[in-house]
Amino acid sequence: MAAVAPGTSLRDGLERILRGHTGGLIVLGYDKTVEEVCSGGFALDVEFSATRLRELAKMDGAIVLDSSCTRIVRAAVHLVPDPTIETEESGTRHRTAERVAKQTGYPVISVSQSMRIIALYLDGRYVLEDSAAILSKANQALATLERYKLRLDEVSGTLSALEIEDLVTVRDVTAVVQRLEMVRRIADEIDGYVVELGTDGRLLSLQLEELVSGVEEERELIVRDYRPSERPVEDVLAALDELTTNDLLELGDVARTMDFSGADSLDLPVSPKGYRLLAKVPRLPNLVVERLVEHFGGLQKLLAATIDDLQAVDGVGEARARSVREGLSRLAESSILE
Ligand code: 3AT
Ligand code: 3AT
Ligand code: MN
Repeated sequence: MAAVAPGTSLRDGLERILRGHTGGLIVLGYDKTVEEVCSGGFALDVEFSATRLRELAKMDGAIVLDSSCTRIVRAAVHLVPDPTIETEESGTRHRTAERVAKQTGYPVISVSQSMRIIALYLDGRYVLEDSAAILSKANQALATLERYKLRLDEVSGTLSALEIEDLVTVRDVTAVVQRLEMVRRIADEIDGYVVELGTDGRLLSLQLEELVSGVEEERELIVRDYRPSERPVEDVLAALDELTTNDLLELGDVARTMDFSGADSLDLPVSPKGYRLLAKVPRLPNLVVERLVEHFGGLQKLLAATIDDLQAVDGVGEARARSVREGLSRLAESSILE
């Protein structure tokens, strides 16, 4: 998709063919298998350019590029793919495109003269839409993402406040995990649009980055904070990833995926180890966080620790102890104010 995204010279060439009303059939790769389905035409082996592509498309037959799409290898080629390969297309150009893609494993593009459509064949048929159409879908998704992110910030703030007061239940934890997953999934969808849009997607990509920054980290921290079993963090994260959209809507299913078991597990009180809140303390190296958690064993003990207590931890001098103490106090104050 990235190779034919707007802003690439291949896409430029395809748009030119579309505007010139000539149609085209282009194979994006050349090896033995491709050579075997090629008949006639002529060898070129010249550097690729959008204008060359458009001129060559005025002739009948197919154009063959190398797999990096930087050279035009052959033109005016008659493609003769295996006729037994299934195809649902009807026009000879599109039937040929689908068959050649299936037979060679290289993407094949057809520019339809009659329907004014650029389609890419590989595992299936994929119509290349113009940027305006993709952008309108992407903006809709972005609006959804913004709403999801707001909700995530809400539940995440609530969780922090409950953590400070030691009033967390599994329900509060899974609510944040659920929201994190929802944000990630819509962000993935937008990521796909960014690839399709090429240079037209730059702004979208910036907005996306800003909205999802820190989401992956928070997801990991929360699992490390509350993991009730010895199952590796990566396994739990992968299991959450596999939840279907429907399962994700059930907090009970999310809780079970995180290894909280039992009939009314959602109402079980739980306490965090402290990873997530310690990550909000500025300039604290991971190793020190690890040692602090190991030493105190939980957030409540960390919150109760004096500067002297903190200094008992390996790698924590007076200055660092002070900044941890201040950082945690500031978090405690701000989350009570909310
Ligand atoms: P003209 O002199 O332009 O008519 P041509 O040899 O340039 O003939 P094209 O490649 O432009 O032919 O193909 C024109 C149409 O001929 C496209 C398709 O509808 C039909 N055609 C070509 N090959 C086949 C085929 N193997 N089976 C069915 N129809 C075919
Ligand atoms: P349009 O949607 O009309 O562009 P089509 O599937 O109706 O596509 P046609 O049968 O009209 O296709 O053929 C149009 C051109 O496609 C003719 C020829 O230049 C090219 N073409 C068709 N089959 C082959 C092939 N096997 N190899 C190379 N070029 C082909
Ligand atoms: Mn036709």
